[in-house]
Amino acid sequence: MAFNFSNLLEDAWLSARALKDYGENLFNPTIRLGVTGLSRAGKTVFITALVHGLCRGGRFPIFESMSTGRIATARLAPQPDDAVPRFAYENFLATLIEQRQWPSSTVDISELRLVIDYQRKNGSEQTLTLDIVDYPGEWLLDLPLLTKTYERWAAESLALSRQDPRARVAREWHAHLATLDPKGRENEQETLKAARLFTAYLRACRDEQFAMSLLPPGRFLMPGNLAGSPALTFAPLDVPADGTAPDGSLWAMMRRRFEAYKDAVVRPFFRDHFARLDRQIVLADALSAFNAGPEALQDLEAALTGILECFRVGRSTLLSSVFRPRIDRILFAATKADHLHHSSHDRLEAILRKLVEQAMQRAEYAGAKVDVVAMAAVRATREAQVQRGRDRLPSIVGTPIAGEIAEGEVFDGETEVATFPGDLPTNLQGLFRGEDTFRGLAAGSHQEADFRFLRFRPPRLVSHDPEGPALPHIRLDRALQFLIGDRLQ
Ligand SMILES: Nc1nc2c(ncn2[C@@H]2O[C@H](COP(=O)(O)OP(=O)(O)O)[C@@H](O)[C@H]2O)c(=O)[nH]1
Ligand SMILES: [Mg+2]
Repeated sequence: MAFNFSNLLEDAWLSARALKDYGENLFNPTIRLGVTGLSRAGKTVFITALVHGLCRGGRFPIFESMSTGRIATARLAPQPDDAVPRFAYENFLATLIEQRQWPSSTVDISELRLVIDYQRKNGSEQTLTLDIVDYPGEWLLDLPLLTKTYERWAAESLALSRQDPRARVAREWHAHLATLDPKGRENEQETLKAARLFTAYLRACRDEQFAMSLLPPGRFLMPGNLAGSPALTFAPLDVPADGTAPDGSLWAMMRRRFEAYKDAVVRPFFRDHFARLDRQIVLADALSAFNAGPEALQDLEAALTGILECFRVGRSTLLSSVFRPRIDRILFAATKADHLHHSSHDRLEAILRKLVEQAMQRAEYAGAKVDVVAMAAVRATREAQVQRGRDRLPSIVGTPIAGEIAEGEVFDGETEVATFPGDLPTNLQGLFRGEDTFRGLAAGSHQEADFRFLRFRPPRLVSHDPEGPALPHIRLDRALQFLIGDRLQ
């Protein structure tokens, strides 16, 4: 990043804010917990379950401060940042519990403040404020753009889009690209069309069938409140990496907007939100990636590497000292483990651990403390043994969402079924190379190898407790213990 006066002013302003945050923290201990992950990874469900569990008192044996009764109350409080949307906790909870439906998708940053009154181990009363910040993981993957020129980004994006399986869904965009003359006059309509086709390509890559993870620029799929603005209306052109764009050309226009994207979108996010986080959980739908095959898994690993780059401390080339997060703990979590029998939970965790370790090596990562967990924030299934011929098979039981199909049967959203989740393979390298496939999550059918696993409705809850039912989960308490347990001693 070039040194200039406006950077200097920004640095001074940021230092002042950091000092203010620090001062407030002295009198009123606060943790800013970032919750991120790619779209559909499970952020909304995770935060809803976590807040419900803290406020209502969940079954959290491993979350020590709660299981030993030291937490007196946890309650919601007005959030600190006026310009950030509030996480719509009450709506999400009602959807989950009363309608037994998953909350609808969110595309923007949001925030929620929780105040926890607890007793310290030495007996004194204390308060911890927990600010939870939900933001799309796609935005983190934009960090490397800050040091890239338009030309380099375009060349890299094009090269990636020419590899399978991406190439298959890039055809329409590539066909349009071939009609464009980068040195011709700038043209808003062609630019709009290029941006639209490029976005459609990114969206198709993310599709369940491919489950690709590495899709910058992040706002193209997760525009937040910027949808349709010029800073989001550009696309790669086939231009030389070291060329210069003629004035007034299509190329110059794309380049200008790419720069606007970096200045108006990427930098403010890292400065105003990312740099202020203390703890971070990164959710990943690893099961979908396994299901989609080796390319998706390699892509997920590349995305994890990209995310870890953001958390590296002292890397002045990418993050100036004030952009740097002060994060000291990062948890990588494989979500939706309730699609597996518990005998596979440890294996899922082991696979994620290997993926993260590979990513840590690749990012030459040294920084915050890192851990991994396989979990389900809301457990939609229970376990049973089912007789099949002479075998008793470990199976999971749940209510498939209306419209889900398995073995020719269309589910009505009310009927429960038992399914046999496949065993997770133990050999990660095999998975990566596509030798060891994992397509076993389909409902007992091994012929229809390609289809994704069944989606279940949230669980039916019955409780006579006046506070209402607790939500069942898998290892949510372990996640909490790692993320905030040490601050509740
Ligand atoms: N079975 C199960 N499904 C989950 C869980 N968490 C998320 N999901 C599924 O994943 C989808 C996306 O979750 P959501 O929290 O909206 O993801 P976000 O885009 O990261 O906020 C949901 O609609 C559910 O279908 C979980 O703990 N168990
Ligand atoms: Mg969400």
